[in-house]
Amino acid sequence: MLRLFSHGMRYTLSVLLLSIFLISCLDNRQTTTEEKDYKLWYDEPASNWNEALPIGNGRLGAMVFGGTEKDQIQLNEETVWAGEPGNNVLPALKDKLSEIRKLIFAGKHKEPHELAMEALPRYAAEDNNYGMPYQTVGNLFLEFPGHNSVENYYRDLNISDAVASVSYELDGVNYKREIISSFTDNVIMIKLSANAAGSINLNLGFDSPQENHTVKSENGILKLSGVSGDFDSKKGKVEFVTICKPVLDGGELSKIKNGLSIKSANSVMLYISVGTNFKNYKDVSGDALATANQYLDKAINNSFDSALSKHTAFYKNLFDRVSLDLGETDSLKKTTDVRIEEFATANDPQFISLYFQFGRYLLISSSQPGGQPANLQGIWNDMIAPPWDSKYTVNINTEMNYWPAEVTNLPEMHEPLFDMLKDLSVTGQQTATEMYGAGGWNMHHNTDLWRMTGPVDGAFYGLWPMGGAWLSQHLWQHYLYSGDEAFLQEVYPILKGAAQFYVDVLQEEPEHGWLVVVPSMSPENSHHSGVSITAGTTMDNQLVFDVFSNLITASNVLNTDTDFAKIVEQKRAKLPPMQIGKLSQLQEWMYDWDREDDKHRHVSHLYGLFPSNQISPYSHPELFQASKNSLVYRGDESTGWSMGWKVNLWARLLDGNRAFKLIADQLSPVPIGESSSKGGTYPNLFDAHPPFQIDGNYGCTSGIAEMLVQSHDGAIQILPAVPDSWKTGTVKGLRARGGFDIKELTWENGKIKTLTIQSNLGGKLRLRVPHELQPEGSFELAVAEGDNPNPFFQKAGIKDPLVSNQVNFSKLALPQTLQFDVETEKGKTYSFGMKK
Ligand code: FUC
Repeated sequence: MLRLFSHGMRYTLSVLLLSIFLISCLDNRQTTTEEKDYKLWYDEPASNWNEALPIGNGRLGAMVFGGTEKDQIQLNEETVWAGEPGNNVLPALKDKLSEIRKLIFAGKHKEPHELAMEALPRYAAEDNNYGMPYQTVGNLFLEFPGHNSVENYYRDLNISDAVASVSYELDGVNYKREIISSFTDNVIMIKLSANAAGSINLNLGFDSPQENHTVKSENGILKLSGVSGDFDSKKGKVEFVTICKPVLDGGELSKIKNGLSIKSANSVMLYISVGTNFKNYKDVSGDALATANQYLDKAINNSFDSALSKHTAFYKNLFDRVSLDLGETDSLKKTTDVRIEEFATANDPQFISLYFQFGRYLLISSSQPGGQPANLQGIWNDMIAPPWDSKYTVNINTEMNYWPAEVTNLPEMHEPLFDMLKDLSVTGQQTATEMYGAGGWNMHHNTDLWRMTGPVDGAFYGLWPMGGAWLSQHLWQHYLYSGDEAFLQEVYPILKGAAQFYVDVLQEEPEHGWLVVVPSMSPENSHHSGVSITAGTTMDNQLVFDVFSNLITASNVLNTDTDFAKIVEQKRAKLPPMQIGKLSQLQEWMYDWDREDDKHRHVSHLYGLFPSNQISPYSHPELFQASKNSLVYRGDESTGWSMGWKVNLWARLLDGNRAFKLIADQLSPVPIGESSSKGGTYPNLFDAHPPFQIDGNYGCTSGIAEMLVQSHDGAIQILPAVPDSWKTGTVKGLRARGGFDIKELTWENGKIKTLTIQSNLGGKLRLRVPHELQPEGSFELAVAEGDNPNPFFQKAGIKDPLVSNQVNFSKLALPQTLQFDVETEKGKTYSFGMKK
């Protein structure tokens, strides 16, 4: 199979021909105000995949087009990936390492790059692979002969209860379809109903772009079976079986060529079950048919109403933990595509809460415990060779997917990533040993269902041995939010293996004697024409600092491995400091190579600002200012995920108005099917890199949370970056580090009206707030002094930066804040108002 591209772009669009009717929209569902707020809705069917609406239960995904004469339900199952078990190690690197390092330290660029390219060619060798693509199962088609001149067409995705629906009127009959990917029954269910008896007539059919597939209709079911594709050196070995079983109330079911026909039914239920033979990353010995049947047999005993109420209750238990109200305007009455078109000029604050909640909806729908983590497209992909293989890119994208998990109160959704890390810490031992002669584990910038850890795309993109360093931060963050020591104990070997790798590979650079990773890069950015690889990039130094610091603290908390922790501490002391260069910028590289006009989408050196906590305006104002300058040089407009990152970065820079500007950039419409370098949002609210890439959705959701509450810098900071336009608001249910839940926060004109915090672990609650607070209840609120002793609020003990003598900073103006402490008891809730 031909690999379409790695860094180019091509995507096939599934096109559905349909008639478009300009009809006033009418929602014939009874809704509460709140439900109505959380809907994506349209008055036309989707004519394109980026207009279709995503549903998912973590494992099973579908895109619902809502056509009238012909509806398309595009199907995904999270384990349908091309290829078979196996890694992609490139051991040829090991023998060249010392020469590459020597050349880099001698100040050469092209020569070490060319040498590295010999070991890491741009395309996979015949006997190797560059990671496998995630693939679609195929499509279910529902054909409704004669349904072409309908009226009152309406379709929506209600993210308050995870249900998609389509409705319209034809010849005086109201037709309706409701579609769920059930969390509780593990099948997709479609209920077709009408308000006149015997009026449902349709034909059902499957198709699939998979080369190896068959469709059969037998015994009242429709079956699509297939095997995933061959790619690079790999044979496609994931078998899948999809069964569609209709259950009729009235009417008749009959077989037609490659399909089923339903005539004159009162209502119909379609149960769609998918099974695969995938057991784990090294085992595909499961039985796809038996699995599909097992889910189906269980689900079929449920009526739609009982299945729906179980599904919704499960979903709401997660979704309803957080709410955000920034106010509503009449824009709410407009269809979602129009709201995107108008966002830049309209006053539509509710659209921000919808987008924020849509990110949470997508995470719940694409990442359930026990399953696979959300990939570049979550679980939604209609292709065989999707952009960047729709796999896991870990030099930003996979991490970004999980930024909202802890803070927006969905920590269970983080679990598939932790499970993947367990696997990678095993497969990554091979890359550590065979490519670097090191212990521990490592990976490069991509992985897939088979947990490959070798480099892809040649030296320029792929020679970045830091994937494990970044991904393992997620384990640490989960611990910081939950304080769960049993979890820390369980994942300690992964943290230790990540640290061990850097203990073994760090090299002393000749000028200062700093310990650095070499060869590596500042992801995907060139410092000299066509060359990315170098030594000791700022991001690498920050990542290794975090890997080492996590290990040292974990060994202390768990009272284990003291000798190893000492070695790590000695190494940490020799890491390079951050450097501020001649443009008054945070240097991206160890040498002052930054360019004022560099608009690269990656802002890797700002990892220390977000998601890490190494850059604080209070501890290191000069680094804070330098980071701001770097971000200003990079500019705002970029790919979708880059803008999502920048929302978080501007929030950390305590600039709410600029963060809001980035949200508006991210919410700008992107034309379907046209190539454009500017990111934004498709009509279905999916993030456009372009093309569709889900990380921007998740990144922006996390950024909105960061604008309201932060907890990385020695205190819980309330309203750190609220834009002037968010005059009043209420947010409920965000989480902060140290086991604190922000039960409720309301504000007016930048002032806290009410604040209620639950302490789940006890310990000191330090609040950083814009003004004095009035405690409500009998507890003491003291003015804070010194560093916060709460261990979950430890500051990053970084070195003082090296500052170029050409630096010229303007005076730093920070929003005024005060700090207060409360000694909290585990399980208790503390409320505050504004001091009058
Ligand atoms: C990284 C980015 C690209 C894209 C890809 C999936 O390589 O540089 O922009 O997001 O991942």
